[in-house]
Amino acid sequence: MHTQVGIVGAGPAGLLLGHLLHRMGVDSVILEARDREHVMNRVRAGVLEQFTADLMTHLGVGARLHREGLRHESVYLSFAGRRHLVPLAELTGGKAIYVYGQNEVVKDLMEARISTGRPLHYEVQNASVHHIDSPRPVIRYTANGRQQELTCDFIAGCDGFHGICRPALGDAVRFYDRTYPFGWLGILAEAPPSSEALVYTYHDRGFALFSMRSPNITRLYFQVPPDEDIDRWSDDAIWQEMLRRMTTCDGWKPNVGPILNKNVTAMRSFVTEPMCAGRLYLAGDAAHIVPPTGAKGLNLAAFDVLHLGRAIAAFYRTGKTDLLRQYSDTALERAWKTQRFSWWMTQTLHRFPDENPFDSKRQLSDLGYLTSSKAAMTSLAENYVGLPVDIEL
Ligand code: RFL
Ligand code: PHB
Repeated sequence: MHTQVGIVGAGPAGLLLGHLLHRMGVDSVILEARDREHVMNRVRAGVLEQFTADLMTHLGVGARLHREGLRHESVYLSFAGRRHLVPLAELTGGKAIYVYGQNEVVKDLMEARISTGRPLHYEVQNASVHHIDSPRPVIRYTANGRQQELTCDFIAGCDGFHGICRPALGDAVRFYDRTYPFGWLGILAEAPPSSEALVYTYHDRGFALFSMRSPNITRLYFQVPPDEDIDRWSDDAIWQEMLRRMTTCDGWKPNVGPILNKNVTAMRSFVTEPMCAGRLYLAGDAAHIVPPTGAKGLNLAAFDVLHLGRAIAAFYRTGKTDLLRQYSDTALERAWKTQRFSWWMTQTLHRFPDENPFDSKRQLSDLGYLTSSKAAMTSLAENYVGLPVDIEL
């Protein structure tokens, strides 16, 4: 079997790349290790930048996002018992964020892929990549118990942080990383959201975040130790801690309801440089991880994919490789700006085990400055809604 682009991984990055390439007349095969239901039902991201929503619209996969997604023009920062509104749209010339679950994005992209009739194989085992320095790199894998070989012009490693593509880049790459001394305990609850905007809370007991998925479903998180055992937390204990951290002096608090899903996620920052070797190109979490505090991982994956898809299509159209050669630098420039923002949000809003009273005073002062200075708030807003991107294909 041969294809122009072999894509490893059918998360948001792999599916979006496949669709973008399809729109530009380039064929691809997508190989995914897990089964379809698992990929579709994974509860992860919830916030799309304006650019990601615009890109989905531009690619013809934004109809349900515009029907069912929630457009938010502001966000709250809460500390010392008070919520402070950050008017995102007002500060950024009308840009907003969209609350739309990652699983919904994946569902829309899966359907789009199926309607193109192009190959998307689930439950592929033992994928490995070979000959990346040759013009005909190869992906070997097992499907239905049979060994398969797919030759490609290019391979896109969209297989997330634990995938097999990043290790295949070889020795010329360098990694930069930081782990954090905390994780997030996250729940989905059957309860109507009690606030029209997300609420990021700094509290003595640690960070907490109020978000949502729909008019009936609330999504909440709070900071816990990184190795926290979720089984230690009864539903009652989770609600008690959520309410303790989130309730403000004016009596605002999240609505309580049955917990539908709960888990603990560790947090890290991670960057691979460069994001390619030979004809193997990484995109999304395979190349970089950000802590979720800035709500950026999926959006960064969309940025990578836009630039990789554009570069590959330009190669087939003109035979030129300049965009492919620039891909890693272009992607890394945004990745580092996003790392900076996500790190800053994380260190401003969380309690650190080794901090002293100076640090918490400084954090509170940082938040006080942020919510009283239009300049500081504008900087937060322009990063949160996403720095400008040209989405023309
Ligand atoms: P994914 O989603 O991990 O998909 C990779 C896919 O590759 C498959 N795979 C393989 N397939 C074949 N062979 C192999 N050997 C394979 N190894 C792996 C996997 O099964 C999987 O299907 O990476 P991708 O596509 O790069 O997408 C990245 C996003 O998933 C991630 O950045 C976001 O979820 C991050 N994130 C958020 N991002 C946002 O933009 N906004 C948010 O609000 C936001 N909130 C979050 C988040 C991540 C969170 N967690 C769970 C870390 C909230 C949380 C709690
Ligand atoms: C979410 O709704 O899951 C969400 C929102 C904001 C974040 C992270 C996750 O920063």
